[in-house]
Amino acid sequence: MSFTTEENGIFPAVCSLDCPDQCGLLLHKQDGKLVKVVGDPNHPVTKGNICNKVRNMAARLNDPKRLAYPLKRVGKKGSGEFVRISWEEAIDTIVSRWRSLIATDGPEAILPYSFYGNMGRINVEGMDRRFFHRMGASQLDRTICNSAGGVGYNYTMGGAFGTDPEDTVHAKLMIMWGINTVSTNMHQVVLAEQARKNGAKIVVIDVHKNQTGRWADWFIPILPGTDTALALGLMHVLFAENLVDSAFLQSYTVGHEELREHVKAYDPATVSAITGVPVDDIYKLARWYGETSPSFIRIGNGIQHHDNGGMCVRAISCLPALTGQWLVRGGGAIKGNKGFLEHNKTAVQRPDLLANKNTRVINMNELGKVLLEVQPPVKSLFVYTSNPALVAPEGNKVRQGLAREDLFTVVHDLFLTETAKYADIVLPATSSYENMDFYTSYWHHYIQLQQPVLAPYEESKSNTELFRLLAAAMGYDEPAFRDSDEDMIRQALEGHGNPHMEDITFESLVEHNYRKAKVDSYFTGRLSTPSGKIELYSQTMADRGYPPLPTYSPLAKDGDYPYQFVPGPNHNFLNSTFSNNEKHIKMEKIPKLHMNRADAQQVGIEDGDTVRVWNDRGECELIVSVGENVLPGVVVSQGLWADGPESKHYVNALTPDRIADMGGGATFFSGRVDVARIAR
Ligand SMILES: Nc1nc2c(c(=O)[nH]1)N[C@H]1C(S)=C(S)[C@@H](COP(=O)(O)OP(=O)(O)OC[C@H]3O[C@@H](n4cnc5c(=O)[nH]c(N)nc54)[C@H](O)[C@@H]3O)O[C@H]1N2
Ligand SMILES: Nc1nc2c(c(=O)[nH]1)N[C@H]1C(S)=C(S)[C@@H](COP(=O)(O)OP(=O)(O)OC[C@H]3O[C@@H](n4cnc5c(=O)[nH]c(N)nc54)[C@H](O)[C@@H]3O)O[C@H]1N2
Ligand code: SF4
Ligand SMILES: [Mo]
Repeated sequence: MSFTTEENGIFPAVCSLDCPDQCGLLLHKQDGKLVKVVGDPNHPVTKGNICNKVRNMAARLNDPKRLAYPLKRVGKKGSGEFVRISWEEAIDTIVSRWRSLIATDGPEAILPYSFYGNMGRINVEGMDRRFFHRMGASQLDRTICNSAGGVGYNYTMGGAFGTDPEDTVHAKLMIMWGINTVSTNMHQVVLAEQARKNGAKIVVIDVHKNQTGRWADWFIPILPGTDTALALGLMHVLFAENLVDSAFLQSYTVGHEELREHVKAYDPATVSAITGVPVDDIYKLARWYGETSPSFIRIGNGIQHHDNGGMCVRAISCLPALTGQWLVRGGGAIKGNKGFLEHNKTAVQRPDLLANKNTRVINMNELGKVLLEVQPPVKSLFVYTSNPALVAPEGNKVRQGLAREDLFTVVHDLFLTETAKYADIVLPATSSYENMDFYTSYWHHYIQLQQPVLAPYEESKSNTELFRLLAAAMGYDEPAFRDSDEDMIRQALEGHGNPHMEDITFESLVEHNYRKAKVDSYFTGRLSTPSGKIELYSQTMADRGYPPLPTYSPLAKDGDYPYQFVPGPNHNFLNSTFSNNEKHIKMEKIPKLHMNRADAQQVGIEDGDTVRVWNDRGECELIVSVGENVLPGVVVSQGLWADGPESKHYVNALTPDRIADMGGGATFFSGRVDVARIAR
């Protein structure tokens, strides 16, 4: 479909948020303004259903608080006092500071910091990458989300390939393992409901009985960070009771004999003592899993935001192989499916522009420590499509770092975020509906094109446009910096060598909106692991100093505080996005801390009390919800709430910046805290 940003009417769009569902949308536009967002009934997977968050997106994009023009800081860092400046002054200021920094300290004194506030491939990992490669800036390892689990899954399966979610309607058993599906992957719930109509049972394994746990046929509460032991316990029973598919193990796996021996140590009594899951339930779940086909596991992100998160996903991803489920339509697992839609990243990101291949790499989970301690120091930070002053762990260190007077910080965003308040220069960003980009889901198999529907809001600019401007001002004259958005999308879709995307061209995306990756055979049996098989035993892991077989190790010691603290996402925000929009705050109501009744009684806390939650790293205030939704010794909050002088809900002030066992991953859920009442 072709249209211009001058027209009013109803136009196709893609949800650009960091959410597996990547819905097809229809934008209603009147007098040049977005008035309504609904689901596109023609999207083959999302079929017109969308979440409440995005149904209320017009309120966010038309919010009078939205940034309209560039700003320069006039007050203290963090105070939020700014004055309007022109784009010309903004770019001149940035470029002259960077030029002099590069001359005195070299380009590695500059650090880009970004994540996926917008999932558009050329806006969040396209022109920006070209620019910082060319500059030779410090490189950012983008590890805050799913990297531990991604690496763990790859050791077993060789890549981000799993079940086609559309096939999961055929499953007879679905395990939602460490995923709050009702809030974070709502169309998997729709598919599960279809399966349920045909007799499927839904099991949820979680540390919190949230809306997903309440929706389950069987909710299994587990102690945080112990799921590897449960997976090994299930394997123990599967082998012991001969519920494994020997023919599959023989043909398609490496190390099943070693694994059979190895899991003898994880008998249900031992596993029960570690996980808090009763012995009988371990037997029952193992037998359900071993005897039901197709069985499907949706592996969530919750289990991998732990010290041992990589190994946990590695362990769980061995289960479908034991029962031969990869050959059954609707069986198997999904950790992430981005492998099917891998585009030509080299052409888009141009790593060849990086003159010095040894440029230092900084793990984004350590931002606070890096700003305060790393040598040679980071002297300029460029933040875009991310809000580290709210989302990054060890938040007080992050803010202390951002408050450094000698740190020259630029933030590009749609709002004056917690991070932007610390910036020297703030630049207004367009929304994804104002840009051209392409989107590849990491759950379903569809790729979608976004064409600009709205004209840029006031003086805002897209990420690609901003980096083109900066490149020109820096005097980077490579043709790569003159490519248009359309040029870049065309480059992404050519020369990628991905057989699943062979027929997908720019023209076909303009014509059809949604194109599906071609996946002929469900499980070809030839994986990208070193052996080409599913690696129950991984020599690569042994070579890198990991146990080659899935192995449980407890969480790191994190102070002598009584409660394990799990601060996850909530239903009505998308990470930090929407946490500053009145409508979404109203929908979410209050920032709760779920606590077990026995724990609460012991320390004299009642339902509805305002509590102080603290540890060595920091503190925050939440409102207690007492009940049986969490096990004793565990407290759970939900949502990255906006934070200011009158709202002390900054949960990341308490989270550790320890690095997980794999992939440089984050350990948001492996911290410990204490809790005390401050008001009733
Ligand atoms: N509404 C909404 N949707 C979102 C997001 C959002 O903020 N809001 N964020 C998006 C992003 S970026 C991501 S990465 C995904 C994340 O979405 P999910 O994959 O669902 O991951 P989380 O919500 O972090 O955690 C999932 C569940 O794991 C549980 N959990 C924590 N520790 C453990 C453990 O040790 N064992 C077990 N079994 N469970 C545990 C938590 O209680 C939580 O219910 O969602 C995306 N979608
Ligand atoms: N305690 C705790 N902390 C967590 C998590 C948790 O579960 N618990 N989850 C972690 C996870 S999984 C993730 S993925 C991270 C997410 O961390 P982030 O990616 O930083 O968070 P978002 O809120 O998704 O997006 C950040 C910003 O992007 C901006 N934005 C949107 N579109 C554009 C654009 O086109 N251009 C520019 N320049 N800006 C744009 C938005 O306005 C928003 O302010 O948070 C992590 N932090
Ligand atoms: S946030 Fe997720 S569920 Fe909501 S519209 Fe976007 S992709 Fe769909
Ligand atoms: Mo994430």
